[in-house]
Amino acid sequence: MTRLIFLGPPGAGKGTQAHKLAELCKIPHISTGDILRSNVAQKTTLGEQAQSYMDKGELVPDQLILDMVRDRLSIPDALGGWILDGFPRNLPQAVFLDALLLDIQQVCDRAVNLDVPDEVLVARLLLRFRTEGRLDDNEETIRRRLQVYREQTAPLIDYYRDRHQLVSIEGDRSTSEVTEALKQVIGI
Ligand code: B4P
Repeated sequence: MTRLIFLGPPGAGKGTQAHKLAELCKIPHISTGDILRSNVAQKTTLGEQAQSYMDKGELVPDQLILDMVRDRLSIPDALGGWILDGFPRNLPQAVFLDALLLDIQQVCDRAVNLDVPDEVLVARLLLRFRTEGRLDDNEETIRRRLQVYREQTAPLIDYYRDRHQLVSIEGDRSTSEVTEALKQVIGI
């Protein structure tokens, strides 16, 4: 059974790699960013509350995220494993996840950190803006997302390292090379 957390800055390849691995392992790829974007597209109350934060590159408030994750992990397809992509993103979310997993008697195997230099991240996201038009992929918002990552998410690297769950992967390589490295980590 595979249960993984994907850490890493915006543009590091979390979504890209989580999608591929989830397909290979036949487990759900749970991306909080994708769930939020789908709520924004469908104009739900959650989407309306989240959109202004996402547009500015800020984290969406925890109270909107935590129920969303609890609900998603309670869907039966998640009983056989999962990849959490983009969650947790700050210390309170990590503490919440620990308590939730204890409650549902599950254990996360590894927290995977994808390491990529800032200039490569910015270039990838600007390219995605040109190809996909994602509104938070403009340069000003990308810089803010990187700052938020450094302040709020990067401390989770030490959090999972201290618990011997962290694996760091060099992400500044082709997508298939990164996938191969990840497959080795989880032994498939
Ligand atoms: P996310 O959807 O998580 O967006 P992201 O960090 O940019 O990562 P993403 O997965 O999309 O991109 P990837 O690195 O795969 O979050 C968006 C927003 O939602 C956040 O800013 C926040 O507001 C909110 N949010 C989400 N989760 C939250 C939470 N838990 N708490 C609070 N708020 C939350 O790929 C980027 C690009 O690089 C792609 O175009 C890809 O094709 C390319 N790429 C990937 N790997 C590559 C490689 N090896 N070589 C070349 N290009 C590569």
